[in-house]
Amino acid sequence: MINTRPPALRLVLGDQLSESLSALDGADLRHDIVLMLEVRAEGEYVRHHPQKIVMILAAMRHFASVLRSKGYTVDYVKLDDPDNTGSFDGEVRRALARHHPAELIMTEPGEWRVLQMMEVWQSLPGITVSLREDTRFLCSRTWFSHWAGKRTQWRMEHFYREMRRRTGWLMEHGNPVGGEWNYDNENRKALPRDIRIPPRPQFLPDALTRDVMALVAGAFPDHFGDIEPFHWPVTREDALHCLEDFITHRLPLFGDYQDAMRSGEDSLFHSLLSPALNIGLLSPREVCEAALEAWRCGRAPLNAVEGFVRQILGWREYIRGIYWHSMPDYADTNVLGAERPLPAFFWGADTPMNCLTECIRTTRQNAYAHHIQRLMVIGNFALLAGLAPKEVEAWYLAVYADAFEWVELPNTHGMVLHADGGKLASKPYAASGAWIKRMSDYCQGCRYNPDIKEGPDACPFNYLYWDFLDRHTDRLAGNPRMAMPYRNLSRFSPDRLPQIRNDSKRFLDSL
Ligand code: FAD
Ligand code: DLZ
Ligand code: SF4
Repeated sequence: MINTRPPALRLVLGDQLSESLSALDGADLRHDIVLMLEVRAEGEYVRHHPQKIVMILAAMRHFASVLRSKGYTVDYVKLDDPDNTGSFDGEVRRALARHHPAELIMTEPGEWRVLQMMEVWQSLPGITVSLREDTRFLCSRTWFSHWAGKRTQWRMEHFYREMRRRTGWLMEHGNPVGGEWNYDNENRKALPRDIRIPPRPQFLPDALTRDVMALVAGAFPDHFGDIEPFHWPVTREDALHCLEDFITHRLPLFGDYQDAMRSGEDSLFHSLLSPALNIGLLSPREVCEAALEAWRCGRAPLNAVEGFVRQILGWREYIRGIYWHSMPDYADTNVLGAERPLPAFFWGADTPMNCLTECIRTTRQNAYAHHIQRLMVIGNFALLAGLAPKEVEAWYLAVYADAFEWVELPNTHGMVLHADGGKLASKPYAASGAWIKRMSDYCQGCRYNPDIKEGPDACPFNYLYWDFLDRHTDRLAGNPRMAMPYRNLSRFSPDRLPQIRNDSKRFLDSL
């Protein structure tokens, strides 16, 4: 008997490339159609790094072919299709006209602006529209809102402990394994000079990916960032290989050198897994379980495994929870009144500050910088120099392969810029040049001197740090976690503060 039931259209976005995606749950392979859309607007709403666009489009094309091989019908619209309207909205409407589905089934997106589009589609006449929960996280939005709603102050550490109890990971008899929740005091070592740093795994682009590279080079020719060499995993197999490579070669020392930086060494002992996690090629559960298994088998120590699991079970989930619990108002606060435009060196112009040159270089070459580079060099500079949050956020969202607003925004707006007034983190991560000198070799190649505090040869982070505290005394001096630096500031000799203000003004005016 011929079945005339109209199909359901199941939308899969570029960061939803998981076979377990809720939008695919219960699919009827005989009738349903999976819709995947390459659209120009998604590459341009911020001017994404070319490697990020290549990674997403190549991973989408590979994922479509996996789905087809499993019997799904996939309607895949390519970027250079002459009828492509260039936006999700235009393409969803065109697909509805093409297929006349009874139902449009979607999974919650990773960005507020896309959710708004989906809410408009929900009121389209003549079709049932289902927006399903994104179940690929370890903590649901509902659970997070329940947790957050019960508290006047949110702190990652409290959330993390709750998540450890819920998952039972690194717990014994209700207590944390080893007696501590957090082993960060073992995780701040400087990198020994002669340490062997494992090379990052390389994934040579196949024919499909090379086609996408040519397409992206032609379609987005003037976006900041190098398109080659391209190393990112674009299939689940490659992503699993990346995970295995990390667990074997880098996890054992991940904790020890988590805060370290070295010129020319762009990933050190970090996992490089965030792009694959964020587009859905890996799940946070399997990544954590692989690390836990390495610890159980004695292949990685507790300080490394706890530190790594905390980044995913703790930070990644906490950040997502805050985003969805606090949007859209979260994005609009600017409690420190920061308004300076982004200096040209963020887009590759020269700067004599060697630490920034190095961190922007790896960003340009790899669409990647590790956490400490993002937080304590680029972010620290943006905070101390009072750069405008919207400009800084658009930059971070554009330049990193792993950047989607749910994860980029709270990290930038809250953790780095303190523009949320301390909702996410109890104090600003401000630091002087001494910190960068201790944790890297950047200062050795710099025109400035991290040991000089004032004057034209002083490291700009040194005077900008005190100038920042001075400018924000009203808001920050009462914070108990800032008591020590404000005590030091109050002991400065009478001529020191005017000198710091002068140096800072001279430097900031020169940007
Ligand atoms: P590893 O150091 O190996 O860490 C393991 C995993 O933990 C990461 O893959 C990531 O999934 C998770 N993780 C670690 N720290 C965080 C964090 N603070 N928030 C969320 N997840 C975390 N991460 C993104 O995935 N996308 C972003 O757009 C992003 N923007 C950031 C912007 C700023 C200003 C800062 C300070 C951090 C940002 N991060 C972002 C967090 C972090 O820097 C990256 O997750 C990490 O550098 C990715 O590299 P990795 O996979 O080698 O990480
Ligand atoms: C980032 C991105 C880019 C550059 N291009 C596409 C695309 O062509 N099609 C697509 O489905 N997704 C793309 N993405 C990812 C989306 O921007 C992302 O899915 C939304 O921001 C929701 O998180
Ligand atoms: Fe950066 Fe200052 Fe060191 Fe130069 S001296 S690399 S500006 S921290």
